[in-house]
Amino acid sequence: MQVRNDWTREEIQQLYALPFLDLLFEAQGIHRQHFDANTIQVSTLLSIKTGKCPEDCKYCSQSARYDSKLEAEKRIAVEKVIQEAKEALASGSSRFCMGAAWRNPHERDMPYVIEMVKEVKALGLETCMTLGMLNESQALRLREAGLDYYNHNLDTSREYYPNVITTRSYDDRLDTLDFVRQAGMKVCSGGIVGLGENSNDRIGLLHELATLPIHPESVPINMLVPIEGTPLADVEKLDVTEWIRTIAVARIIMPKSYIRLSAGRESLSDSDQALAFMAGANSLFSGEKLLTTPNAGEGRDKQLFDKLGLVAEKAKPSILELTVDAMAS
Ligand code: SAM
Ligand code: DTB
Ligand code: SF4
Repeated sequence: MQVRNDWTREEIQQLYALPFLDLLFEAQGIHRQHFDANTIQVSTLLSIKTGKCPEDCKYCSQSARYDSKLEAEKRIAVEKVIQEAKEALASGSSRFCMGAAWRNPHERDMPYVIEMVKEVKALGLETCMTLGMLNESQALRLREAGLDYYNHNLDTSREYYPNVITTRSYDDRLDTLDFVRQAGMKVCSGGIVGLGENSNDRIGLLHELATLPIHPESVPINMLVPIEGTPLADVEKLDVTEWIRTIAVARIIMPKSYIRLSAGRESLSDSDQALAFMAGANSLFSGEKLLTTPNAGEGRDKQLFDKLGLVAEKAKPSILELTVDAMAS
């Protein structure tokens, strides 16, 4: 099947409305045309600056506007980041994603994040950052430092978005994605389900992502982790089949992208996760923690992988390591 960027909202709506098992069957068929069905890409997250964020994202533990009881932490030392990255590599992760609770990085933050990218990359890990909005020059400098991926989510449909965030616009987000793409980095962009949106909003989000000029290489589909003290703390829990439908449709309309089972995985049973893999999810976050909330944890994931016969995608060795290997042989 050819990769298409001209999906209509109606086509996506029709896919979303398919009987659940038909949808999963179609998604799994497409998945197998493009990926090894039993290999999962594993990323590890680290918060490099936590809390006191000026933005008002109504789901977030890190916004300074809500009383979420989160302990804020200033920029952590680069050495600490490298230590965490080494542990992630040893535990089987192929990508290390560093996140900061910023509206955007300030100029004074650029040398700090650039040094971090260079050092994490030299370990042989793929690098990813999520630092808020970027301007053109920041995107170029991150690319020059060796950043592979930039994560910036659209979060929800354009129509539902103002109910969730008012301090930056949908078009601001699209501009950042454009700068990331133009700078030559890979794009990681997806959203959250369970914000109180309806299925048309999930379809709207999928439509925005699948009609970008180039599909994001990585599409995280988060399920809201309700945070006490935030405006969405008590929103009604979304049925898990809606999350799985969102993943399956993403797989069909963005057939070559990695679809990531992201935040909210901790609350899923092993069989729900198996359904999500069946729907075409082929990437996840490992480790005890996401950015500020608990995650499934390595022990549970190892059991899950063993039970389902899944293997983690190998980290691609850095040029440095390849050169050393070549010289040694
Ligand atoms: N501050 C940066 C930004 O927002 O661009 C980067 C970090 S932010 C935590 C990255 C993404 O995590 C958000 O866009 C959202 O999709 C997801 N996220 C944050 N809090 C969440 C929650 N409580 N439940 C599920 N997903 C969440
Ligand atoms: C994404 O889409 N999900 C990750 C990553 N990108 C940065 C973050 C999830 C955060 C979940 C809430 C928390 O731990 O604070
Ligand atoms: Fe800040 Fe990012 Fe949280 Fe929004 S999602 S409040 S920008 S840390």
